[in-house]
Amino acid sequence: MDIKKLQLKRLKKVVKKVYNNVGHYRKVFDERGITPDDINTLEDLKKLPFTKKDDFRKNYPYSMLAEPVEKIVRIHASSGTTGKPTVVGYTRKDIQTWAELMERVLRYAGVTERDVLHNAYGYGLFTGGLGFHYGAEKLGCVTIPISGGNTRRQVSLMKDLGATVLACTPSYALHIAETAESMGIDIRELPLKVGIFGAEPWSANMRKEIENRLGIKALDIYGLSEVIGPGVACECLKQQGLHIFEDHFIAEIIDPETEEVLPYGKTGELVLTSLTKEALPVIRYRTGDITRLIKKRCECGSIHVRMDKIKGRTDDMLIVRGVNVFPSQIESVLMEMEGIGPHYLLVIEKQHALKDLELWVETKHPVTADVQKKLENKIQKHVFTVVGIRIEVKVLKPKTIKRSEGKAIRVAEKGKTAGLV
Ligand code: DLL
Repeated sequence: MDIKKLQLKRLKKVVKKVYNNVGHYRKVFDERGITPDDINTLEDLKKLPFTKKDDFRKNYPYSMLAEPVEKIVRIHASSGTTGKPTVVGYTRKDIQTWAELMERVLRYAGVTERDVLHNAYGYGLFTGGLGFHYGAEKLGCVTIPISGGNTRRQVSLMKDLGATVLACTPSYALHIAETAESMGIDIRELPLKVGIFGAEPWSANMRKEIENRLGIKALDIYGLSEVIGPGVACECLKQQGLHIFEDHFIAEIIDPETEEVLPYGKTGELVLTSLTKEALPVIRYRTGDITRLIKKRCECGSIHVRMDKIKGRTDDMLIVRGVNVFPSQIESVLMEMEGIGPHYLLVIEKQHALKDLELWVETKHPVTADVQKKLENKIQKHVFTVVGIRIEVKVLKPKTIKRSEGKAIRVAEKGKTAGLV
Protein backbone atom coordinates (compact mmCIF):
# COMPACT_ATOMS: atom_id res chain seq x y z
CA MET A 1 0.00 0.00 0.00
CA ASP A 2 1.09 3.54 -0.70
CA ILE A 3 2.66 5.02 2.46
CA LYS A 4 0.31 8.03 2.55
CA LYS A 5 -2.76 5.78 2.28
CA LEU A 6 -1.39 3.58 5.04
CA GLN A 7 -0.71 6.60 7.23
CA LEU A 8 -4.26 7.92 6.77
CA LYS A 9 -5.82 4.55 7.57
CA ARG A 10 -3.72 4.27 10.72
CA LEU A 11 -4.22 7.90 11.70
CA LYS A 12 -8.02 7.59 11.61
CA LYS A 13 -7.81 4.50 13.79
CA VAL A 14 -5.49 6.02 16.37
CA VAL A 15 -7.48 9.27 16.63
CA LYS A 16 -10.64 7.27 17.29
CA LYS A 17 -8.82 5.23 19.90
CA VAL A 18 -7.44 8.15 21.91
CA TYR A 19 -10.77 10.01 21.72
CA ASN A 20 -12.60 7.03 23.18
CA ASN A 21 -10.00 5.89 25.71
CA VAL A 22 -7.94 8.84 27.00
CA GLY A 23 -9.62 11.56 29.07
CA HIS A 24 -6.98 14.13 28.13
CA TYR A 25 -7.52 13.75 24.37
CA ARG A 26 -11.32 13.64 24.69
CA LYS A 27 -11.17 16.94 26.63
CA VAL A 28 -8.83 18.82 24.29
CA PHE A 29 -10.61 17.58 21.15
CA ASP A 30 -13.98 18.59 22.62
CA GLU A 31 -12.62 22.03 23.47
CA ARG A 32 -11.84 22.49 19.77
CA GLY A 33 -15.10 20.95 18.66
CA ILE A 34 -13.28 18.13 16.86
CA THR A 35 -14.34 14.50 16.68
CA PRO A 36 -12.58 11.58 14.96
CA ASP A 37 -15.03 12.02 12.04
CA ASP A 38 -13.25 15.28 11.16
CA ILE A 39 -10.11 13.37 10.14
CA ASN A 40 -10.57 12.49 6.47
CA THR A 41 -7.23 13.42 4.91
CA LEU A 42 -3.64 13.64 6.20
CA GLU A 43 -4.01 17.45 6.02
CA ASP A 44 -6.70 17.19 8.70
CA LEU A 45 -3.98 16.30 11.21
CA LYS A 46 -3.42 20.06 11.47
CA LYS A 47 -6.81 20.44 13.12
CA LEU A 48 -5.68 18.42 16.11
CA PRO A 49 -4.13 20.06 19.18
CA PHE A 50 -0.48 19.50 20.10
CA THR A 51 0.53 17.27 23.00
CA LYS A 52 3.27 18.54 25.32
CA LYS A 53 5.51 17.03 27.95
CA ASP A 54 3.46 18.93 30.50
CA ASP A 55 0.36 16.91 29.52
CA PHE A 56 2.25 13.81 30.65
CA ARG A 57 3.10 15.53 33.94
CA LYS A 58 -0.52 16.52 34.53
CA ASN A 59 -1.64 12.97 33.84
CA TYR A 60 1.13 11.29 35.84
CA PRO A 61 1.54 8.38 36.06
CA TYR A 62 -1.01 6.39 34.06
CA SER A 63 -3.76 8.66 32.75
CA MET A 64 -2.32 9.05 29.23
CA LEU A 65 -2.61 5.28 28.68
CA ALA A 66 -5.18 4.11 26.14
CA GLU A 67 -5.26 0.52 27.41
CA PRO A 68 -6.27 -0.95 30.77
CA VAL A 69 -3.53 -2.10 33.14
CA GLU A 70 -4.08 -5.79 32.32
CA LYS A 71 -2.86 -5.14 28.76
CA ILE A 72 0.36 -3.35 29.92
CA VAL A 73 3.47 -5.53 30.11
CA ARG A 74 6.28 -2.97 30.49
CA ILE A 75 6.90 0.50 31.91
CA HIS A 76 9.80 2.82 31.04
CA ALA A 77 10.42 6.40 32.13
CA SER A 78 12.43 9.36 30.92
CA SER A 79 15.03 10.64 33.35
CA GLY A 80 13.25 13.95 34.01
CA THR A 81 15.89 16.25 35.43
CA THR A 82 13.19 18.49 36.87
CA GLY A 83 10.05 17.26 38.55
CA LYS A 84 8.48 13.87 38.01
CA PRO A 85 9.71 11.56 35.28
CA THR A 86 7.52 10.81 32.28
CA VAL A 87 6.10 7.32 32.63
CA VAL A 88 5.39 5.36 29.45
CA GLY A 89 3.69 1.97 29.04
CA TYR A 90 3.79 -0.80 26.43
CA THR A 91 1.46 -3.69 25.54
CA ARG A 92 2.88 -6.99 24.33
CA LYS A 93 2.21 -5.86 20.76
CA ASP A 94 4.00 -2.53 21.38
CA ILE A 95 7.09 -4.44 22.50
CA GLN A 96 6.93 -6.43 19.25
CA THR A 97 6.49 -3.30 17.14
CA TRP A 98 9.43 -1.66 18.91
CA ALA A 99 11.61 -4.74 18.37
CA GLU A 100 10.72 -4.67 14.65
CA LEU A 101 11.69 -1.00 14.44
CA MET A 102 14.97 -1.61 16.23
CA GLU A 103 15.72 -4.58 14.00
CA ARG A 104 15.19 -2.22 11.07
CA VAL A 105 17.65 0.27 12.62
CA LEU A 106 20.27 -2.46 12.90
CA ARG A 107 19.67 -3.61 9.31
CA TYR A 108 20.06 -0.01 8.10
CA ALA A 109 23.46 -0.10 9.82
CA GLY A 110 24.38 -3.28 7.94
CA VAL A 111 24.19 -5.52 11.03
CA THR A 112 23.51 -9.23 10.39
CA GLU A 113 23.10 -12.40 12.45
CA ARG A 114 26.88 -12.86 12.26
CA ASP A 115 27.57 -9.67 14.23
CA VAL A 116 28.37 -9.19 17.90
CA LEU A 117 26.59 -6.18 19.41
CA HIS A 118 28.13 -4.56 22.48
CA ASN A 119 25.13 -2.77 23.97
CA ALA A 120 26.40 -0.10 26.38
CA TYR A 121 23.16 1.89 26.55
CA GLY A 122 21.79 1.90 30.10
CA TYR A 123 19.42 -0.94 30.98
CA GLY A 124 16.54 -0.07 33.26
CA LEU A 125 13.85 2.57 33.07
CA PHE A 126 15.80 4.31 30.27
CA THR A 127 14.59 2.98 26.90
CA GLY A 128 18.06 2.71 25.32
CA GLY A 129 19.29 -0.61 26.73
CA LEU A 130 16.18 -2.76 26.40
CA GLY A 131 15.14 -1.05 23.15
CA PHE A 132 18.37 -2.15 21.45
CA HIS A 133 18.33 -5.50 23.21
CA TYR A 134 14.98 -6.65 21.82
CA GLY A 135 15.80 -5.44 18.31
CA ALA A 136 19.15 -7.22 18.36
CA GLU A 137 17.63 -10.49 19.59
CA LYS A 138 14.92 -10.23 16.94
CA LEU A 139 17.58 -9.82 14.28
CA GLY A 140 19.56 -12.68 15.76
CA CYS A 141 23.01 -11.19 16.26
CA VAL A 142 24.98 -11.95 19.43
CA THR A 143 23.80 -9.45 22.03
CA ILE A 144 26.01 -8.38 24.92
CA PRO A 145 23.86 -6.57 27.53
CA ILE A 146 26.76 -4.78 29.19
CA SER A 147 24.82 -1.53 30.02
CA GLY A 148 26.80 1.61 31.01
CA GLY A 149 29.68 1.93 33.47
CA ASN A 150 32.84 0.07 34.46
CA THR A 151 34.51 1.22 31.29
CA ARG A 152 37.77 -0.71 31.60
CA ARG A 153 35.79 -3.92 31.82
CA GLN A 154 33.80 -2.82 28.76
CA VAL A 155 37.00 -2.42 26.76
CA SER A 156 38.34 -5.82 27.83
CA LEU A 157 35.07 -7.54 26.93
CA MET A 158 34.81 -5.78 23.57
CA LYS A 159 38.23 -7.15 22.78
CA ASP A 160 37.69 -10.66 24.18
CA LEU A 161 34.21 -11.21 22.72
CA GLY A 162 35.03 -9.66 19.34
CA ALA A 163 32.41 -6.92 19.28
CA THR A 164 31.65 -5.72 15.74
CA VAL A 165 28.88 -3.23 16.61
CA LEU A 166 28.90 -0.68 19.42
CA ALA A 167 25.68 0.88 20.73
CA CYS A 168 25.91 3.72 23.27
CA THR A 169 25.70 7.51 23.52
CA PRO A 170 28.30 9.35 21.39
CA SER A 171 29.89 10.85 24.51
CA TYR A 172 30.28 7.39 26.03
CA ALA A 173 31.83 6.11 22.79
CA LEU A 174 34.56 8.73 23.25
CA HIS A 175 35.02 7.73 26.87
CA ILE A 176 35.43 4.10 25.76
CA ALA A 177 38.02 5.17 23.17
CA GLU A 178 39.92 7.18 25.74
CA THR A 179 39.85 4.35 28.28
CA ALA A 180 41.12 1.88 25.67
CA GLU A 181 43.99 4.26 24.86
CA SER A 182 44.90 4.48 28.56
CA MET A 183 44.89 0.66 28.73
CA GLY A 184 47.27 0.49 25.77
CA ILE A 185 44.61 -1.12 23.55
CA ASP A 186 44.26 0.16 20.01
CA ILE A 187 40.54 -0.07 19.45
CA ARG A 188 41.05 0.44 15.70
CA GLU A 189 42.76 -2.93 15.59
CA LEU A 190 39.65 -4.69 16.94
CA PRO A 191 36.93 -6.12 14.62
CA LEU A 192 34.57 -3.26 15.56
CA LYS A 193 33.12 -1.78 12.33
CA VAL A 194 30.06 0.30 13.13
CA GLY A 195 28.58 2.31 16.01
CA ILE A 196 24.95 3.33 16.51
CA PHE A 197 24.95 6.43 18.64
CA GLY A 198 22.14 8.63 19.90
CA ALA A 199 20.11 9.85 22.89
CA GLU A 200 21.94 13.21 22.86
CA PRO A 201 22.91 15.81 20.26
CA TRP A 202 26.28 15.35 18.56
CA SER A 203 27.79 17.44 15.80
CA ALA A 204 29.13 16.30 12.43
CA ASN A 205 32.62 17.10 13.68
CA MET A 206 32.06 14.90 16.72
CA ARG A 207 31.20 12.12 14.27
CA LYS A 208 34.59 12.55 12.55
CA GLU A 209 36.38 12.44 15.91
CA ILE A 210 34.59 9.22 16.93
CA GLU A 211 35.13 7.59 13.54
CA ASN A 212 38.85 8.38 13.65
CA ARG A 213 39.42 7.29 17.21
CA LEU A 214 37.46 4.05 16.99
CA GLY A 215 38.14 3.25 13.34
CA ILE A 216 34.44 2.70 12.61
CA LYS A 217 31.48 4.15 10.77
CA ALA A 218 29.37 6.15 13.24
CA LEU A 219 25.61 6.30 12.64
CA ASP A 220 22.97 8.39 14.34
CA ILE A 221 19.81 7.01 15.96
CA TYR A 222 16.96 9.10 17.31
CA GLY A 223 13.99 8.44 19.53
CA LEU A 224 12.27 9.50 22.72
CA SER A 225 10.43 7.71 25.51
CA GLU A 226 7.10 9.45 24.93
CA VAL A 227 7.01 8.27 21.31
CA ILE A 228 8.44 4.71 21.80
CA GLY A 229 12.15 5.03 22.71
CA PRO A 230 15.03 4.56 20.21
CA GLY A 231 13.80 3.49 16.78
CA VAL A 232 11.82 6.51 15.61
CA ALA A 233 14.52 7.44 13.08
CA CYS A 234 18.03 6.37 12.15
CA GLU A 235 20.75 6.85 9.58
CA CYS A 236 21.56 4.36 6.87
CA LEU A 237 25.13 3.70 5.76
CA LYS A 238 24.97 6.77 3.47
CA GLN A 239 25.06 9.01 6.59
CA GLN A 240 22.95 11.67 4.91
CA GLY A 241 20.31 12.31 7.57
CA LEU A 242 18.02 10.10 9.63
CA HIS A 243 15.14 8.17 8.05
CA ILE A 244 11.92 8.63 10.02
CA PHE A 245 9.91 5.40 9.95
CA GLU A 246 6.79 6.78 8.30
CA ASP A 247 4.74 3.62 8.47
CA HIS A 248 4.70 4.12 12.26
CA PHE A 249 5.10 7.88 12.73
CA ILE A 250 4.02 11.10 11.02
CA ALA A 251 6.57 13.90 11.29
CA GLU A 252 5.83 17.61 11.06
CA ILE A 253 8.09 20.61 11.58
CA ILE A 254 6.60 23.65 13.30
CA ASP A 255 7.74 27.11 14.23
CA PRO A 256 8.09 26.71 18.01
CA GLU A 257 6.84 30.26 18.63
CA THR A 258 3.83 30.50 16.31
CA GLU A 259 3.13 26.73 16.08
CA GLU A 260 2.67 27.15 12.33
CA VAL A 261 3.52 24.04 10.27
CA LEU A 262 6.63 24.69 8.16
CA PRO A 263 7.37 23.32 4.68
CA TYR A 264 10.04 20.71 3.87
CA GLY A 265 13.53 22.09 4.30
CA LYS A 266 12.68 24.72 6.91
CA THR A 267 14.23 24.31 10.34
CA GLY A 268 11.95 24.15 13.37
CA GLU A 269 10.63 21.87 16.09
CA LEU A 270 9.90 18.24 15.28
CA VAL A 271 6.35 17.10 16.04
CA LEU A 272 5.52 13.40 15.99
CA THR A 273 2.29 11.42 15.83
CA SER A 274 2.46 7.69 16.53
CA LEU A 275 0.33 5.51 14.25
CA THR A 276 0.66 2.00 15.61
CA LYS A 277 1.19 2.22 19.35
CA GLU A 278 -1.47 0.56 21.51
CA ALA A 279 -0.76 1.54 25.11
CA LEU A 280 0.43 5.09 24.64
CA PRO A 281 -0.43 6.64 21.29
CA VAL A 282 0.69 10.27 20.98
CA ILE A 283 -0.96 12.87 18.79
CA ARG A 284 1.20 15.74 17.52
CA TYR A 285 3.76 15.41 20.29
CA ARG A 286 6.04 18.45 20.54
CA THR A 287 9.46 16.84 20.90
CA GLY A 288 11.34 20.10 21.61
CA ASP A 289 14.02 18.88 19.15
CA ILE A 290 15.21 21.19 16.38
CA THR A 291 15.75 19.85 12.87
CA ARG A 292 14.41 20.00 9.30
CA LEU A 293 12.92 17.45 6.91
CA ILE A 294 14.74 16.53 3.70
CA LYS A 295 12.37 15.83 0.83
CA LYS A 296 14.84 14.30 -1.64
CA ARG A 297 14.90 10.50 -1.70
CA CYS A 298 18.02 8.93 -0.20
CA GLU A 299 20.46 7.07 -2.44
CA CYS A 300 19.97 4.00 -0.25
CA GLY A 301 16.51 3.51 -1.76
CA SER A 302 14.57 3.80 1.52
CA ILE A 303 11.10 5.29 1.10
CA HIS A 304 11.26 6.92 4.51
CA VAL A 305 11.67 10.70 4.68
CA ARG A 306 14.88 11.97 6.25
CA MET A 307 15.57 14.60 8.86
CA ASP A 308 18.82 16.39 9.58
CA LYS A 309 20.85 15.58 12.65
CA ILE A 310 19.13 17.15 15.65
CA LYS A 311 20.66 20.58 16.32
CA GLY A 312 19.57 20.68 19.94
CA ARG A 313 16.52 21.06 22.10
CA THR A 314 14.46 24.23 22.27
CA ASP A 315 15.06 24.26 26.03
CA ASP A 316 18.86 23.84 25.64
CA MET A 317 19.12 26.83 23.35
CA LEU A 318 21.12 29.60 25.00
CA ILE A 319 20.48 33.21 24.16
CA VAL A 320 23.72 35.09 24.52
CA ARG A 321 23.32 38.81 24.01
CA GLY A 322 20.52 38.18 21.58
CA VAL A 323 22.26 35.42 19.60
CA ASN A 324 20.70 31.95 19.71
CA VAL A 325 23.32 29.30 20.40
CA PHE A 326 23.05 25.53 20.66
CA PRO A 327 25.79 23.66 22.54
CA SER A 328 26.32 21.53 19.40
CA GLN A 329 27.47 24.65 17.48
CA ILE A 330 30.19 25.33 20.04
CA GLU A 331 31.10 21.64 20.00
CA SER A 332 31.52 21.79 16.26
CA VAL A 333 33.97 24.68 16.55
CA LEU A 334 36.00 22.92 19.26
CA MET A 335 36.33 19.72 17.27
CA GLU A 336 38.13 21.59 14.52
CA MET A 337 40.84 22.84 16.83
CA GLU A 338 44.17 21.12 17.15
CA GLY A 339 45.15 19.95 20.64
CA ILE A 340 41.72 20.48 22.17
CA GLY A 341 39.86 17.50 23.63
CA PRO A 342 36.25 16.71 22.71
CA HIS A 343 35.11 17.20 26.32
CA TYR A 344 33.56 20.53 27.23
CA LEU A 345 31.11 22.26 29.51
CA LEU A 346 29.18 25.47 28.98
CA VAL A 347 28.84 27.35 32.25
CA ILE A 348 26.09 29.91 32.42
CA GLU A 349 25.56 32.64 34.96
CA LYS A 350 21.83 32.19 35.21
CA GLN A 351 19.39 30.02 33.28
CA HIS A 352 17.09 32.90 32.43
CA ALA A 353 17.94 36.41 31.28
CA LEU A 354 21.24 34.92 30.26
CA LYS A 355 24.11 37.32 30.36
CA ASP A 356 27.36 35.48 30.49
CA LEU A 357 28.55 32.23 29.12
CA GLU A 358 31.84 30.52 29.84
CA LEU A 359 33.26 27.66 27.88
CA TRP A 360 35.35 25.14 29.80
CA VAL A 361 37.36 22.83 27.65
CA GLU A 362 40.33 20.49 28.07
CA THR A 363 43.57 20.13 26.19
CA LYS A 364 44.40 16.70 24.82
CA HIS A 365 47.90 16.77 26.36
CA PRO A 366 49.42 18.80 29.23
CA VAL A 367 50.49 22.33 28.14
CA THR A 368 52.35 25.26 29.70
CA ALA A 369 50.50 28.26 31.15
CA ASP A 370 51.63 30.27 28.15
CA VAL A 371 50.19 27.82 25.60
CA GLN A 372 47.03 27.60 27.68
CA LYS A 373 46.54 31.39 27.46
CA LYS A 374 47.16 31.34 23.71
CA LEU A 375 44.63 28.55 23.25
CA GLU A 376 42.01 30.45 25.24
CA ASN A 377 42.42 33.46 22.94
CA LYS A 378 42.37 31.29 19.84
CA ILE A 379 39.19 29.46 20.85
CA GLN A 380 37.52 32.73 21.80
CA LYS A 381 38.31 34.19 18.37
CA HIS A 382 37.21 31.05 16.55
CA VAL A 383 33.87 30.87 18.40
CA PHE A 384 33.32 34.54 17.63
CA THR A 385 34.00 34.04 13.91
CA VAL A 386 31.77 30.99 13.53
CA VAL A 387 28.99 31.48 16.07
CA GLY A 388 29.05 35.28 16.37
CA ILE A 389 29.38 35.64 20.14
CA ARG A 390 32.29 36.51 22.37
CA ILE A 391 32.54 34.16 25.35
CA GLU A 392 34.98 33.57 28.18
CA VAL A 393 37.10 30.48 27.60
CA LYS A 394 38.79 28.45 30.30
CA VAL A 395 41.27 25.85 29.11
CA LEU A 396 41.67 23.02 31.63
CA LYS A 397 44.12 20.14 32.08
CA PRO A 398 43.40 16.85 30.28
CA LYS A 399 40.79 14.61 31.95
CA THR A 400 39.39 17.33 34.23
CA ILE A 401 35.83 17.33 32.88
CA LYS A 402 33.74 14.45 34.15
CA ARG A 403 33.16 11.71 31.54
CA SER A 404 29.64 10.58 30.88
CA GLU A 405 28.40 6.99 30.88
CA GLY A 406 25.04 7.97 29.43
CA LYS A 407 23.78 11.35 28.29
CA ALA A 408 26.53 13.96 28.65
CA ILE A 409 25.89 17.15 30.60
CA ARG A 410 26.91 20.06 28.39
CA VAL A 411 25.41 23.03 30.21
CA ALA A 412 25.74 23.83 33.91
CA GLU A 413 24.92 26.82 36.07
CA LYS A 414 27.79 28.67 37.66
CA GLY A 415 28.25 27.48 41.23
CA LYS A 416 26.65 24.15 40.36
CA THR A 417 29.57 22.62 38.50
CA ALA A 418 30.74 20.52 41.45
CA GLY A 419 31.15 16.92 40.31
CA LEU A 420 31.25 17.94 36.65
CA VAL A 421 34.92 18.83 36.63
O1 DLL B 1 17.09 9.10 24.57
C1 DLL B 1 15.85 7.33 23.50
C2 DLL B 1 17.08 6.88 22.80
C3 DLL B 1 17.86 5.87 23.33
C4 DLL B 1 17.44 7.41 21.57
C5 DLL B 1 18.99 5.41 22.67
C6 DLL B 1 18.56 6.98 20.88
C7 DLL B 1 19.33 5.97 21.43
P1 DLL B 1 14.72 9.98 26.19
O2 DLL B 1 15.58 9.65 27.34
O3 DLL B 1 13.25 10.11 26.40
O4 DLL B 1 14.88 8.88 25.07
O5 DLL B 1 15.29 11.31 25.56
C8 DLL B 1 14.76 11.81 24.37
O6 DLL B 1 16.90 12.76 23.75
O7 DLL B 1 13.87 14.35 22.74
C9 DLL B 1 16.26 14.37 22.18
O8 DLL B 1 16.29 15.63 22.81
C10 DLL B 1 17.41 13.53 22.67
N1 DLL B 1 17.88 12.64 21.59
C11 DLL B 1 17.59 11.35 21.38
N2 DLL B 1 18.24 10.88 20.29
C12 DLL B 1 18.96 11.93 19.79
C13 DLL B 1 19.83 12.10 18.69
C14 DLL B 1 16.03 8.51 24.43
N3 DLL B 1 20.16 11.12 17.86
C15 DLL B 1 15.51 13.05 23.94
N4 DLL B 1 20.35 13.34 18.49
C16 DLL B 1 15.04 13.57 22.62
C17 DLL B 1 20.05 14.36 19.31
C18 DLL B 1 18.71 13.05 20.62
N5 DLL B 1 19.26 14.25 20.38
